[in-house]
Amino acid sequence: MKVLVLGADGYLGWPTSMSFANKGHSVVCVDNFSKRRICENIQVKPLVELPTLKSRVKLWNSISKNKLKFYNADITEYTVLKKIVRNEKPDVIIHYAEQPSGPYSLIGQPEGEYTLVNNLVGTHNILWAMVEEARDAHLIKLGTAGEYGESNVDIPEGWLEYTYKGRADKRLFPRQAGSLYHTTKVLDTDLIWFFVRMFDLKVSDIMQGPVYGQFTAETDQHDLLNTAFYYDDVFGTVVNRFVAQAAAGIPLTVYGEGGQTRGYINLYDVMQCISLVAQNPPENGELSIYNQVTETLSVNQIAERVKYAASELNMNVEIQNIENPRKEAENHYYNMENEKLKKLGLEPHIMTTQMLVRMLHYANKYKDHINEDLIYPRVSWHK
Ligand code: USQ
Repeated sequence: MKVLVLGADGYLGWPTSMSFANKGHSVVCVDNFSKRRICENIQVKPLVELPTLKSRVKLWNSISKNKLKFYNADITEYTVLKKIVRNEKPDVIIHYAEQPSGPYSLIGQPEGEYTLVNNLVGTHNILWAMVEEARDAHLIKLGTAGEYGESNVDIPEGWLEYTYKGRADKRLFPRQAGSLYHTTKVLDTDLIWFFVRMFDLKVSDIMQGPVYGQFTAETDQHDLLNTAFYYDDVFGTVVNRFVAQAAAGIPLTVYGEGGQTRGYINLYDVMQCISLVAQNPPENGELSIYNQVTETLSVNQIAERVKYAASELNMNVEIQNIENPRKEAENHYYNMENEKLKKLGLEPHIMTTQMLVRMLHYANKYKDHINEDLIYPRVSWHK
């Protein structure tokens, strides 16, 4: 397949590009480095400095049979995106090119506006480029499990079949997000469903939980092929943050009571899932929604697991409940159905001690890079 990866410089985009290339597909990477610019502006750095995408592509191309091609392009510029789609004629478009942080989206008005414009205009442009240039391409769009919010009933995979006053219907399951960023994903889903209905596009929308981990089959081939490991309060996801905090000897920052429960997924399994989704496209006019999570855990459970794994390395880790900067339920029901990907063949790698120990080894190796000023939350939902 010809695969266009939008947002190829990111935490998921880079390993996804290598993973598809390794499977023999022809991969075209697109990025405009907006995340790198944001990180510079808010003075955030990943644990290990990230080589440029150009140098990573060059390295990959020197050791792999299947070469990557790369465009430095901003998908919010429609004519640029349309030209890439016309020239490359992709079979699959994987859309990761969004501002991915809840805290960033709530710093203030400019960051909120940027998140809305970047995410929604980008998605809208992709949908138009498909209508005009690639009607039969399969769009795999990265949504988020956070679109559903903390639902007090079980969460189905995208759709709700219901009856009301004796009549039956099927609609998108109600969404209620907990940050402005997560809200852009809800709006994306509405946009996508509109375009699928109107123009017979085929789209898979991925409701993915917080990702953790650092390694894939391809990153294991060379240190410089690693993906970014963020541990800061804006871009770091909770498991990666706790691992870095453990390495730095900082008490794990459980926000509030720590009963916040989410579906998590390891980076290895993201690679498996996206590949399975790509191999199983929906029909034209169909929106296929997946709940891409492998394990449901509370923040307290994650903290305990990291603490236990650290004890295997004779590291003494403390857990600290700090004031929650977010507005979110801290004790709630959470049950997200996630059978579709397993039926397609997903074999989950769950958050074992062994997995966390490997992450801890990595964080320990670079613990001198950890900047403590980036650990405690600086962005509050309580304005
Ligand atoms: N949390 C803590 N302590 C910390 C950091 C986070 O207790 O030091 C808590 C948060 O309050 C939240 C949970 O851990 O309840 C998860 O937070 P997170 O920062 O790992 O994840 P989140 O902000 O939800 O966003 C991340 C990614 C986002 C993706 C989303 C999937 O940044 O791109 O869409 O995970 S989901 O959470 O399912 O919406």
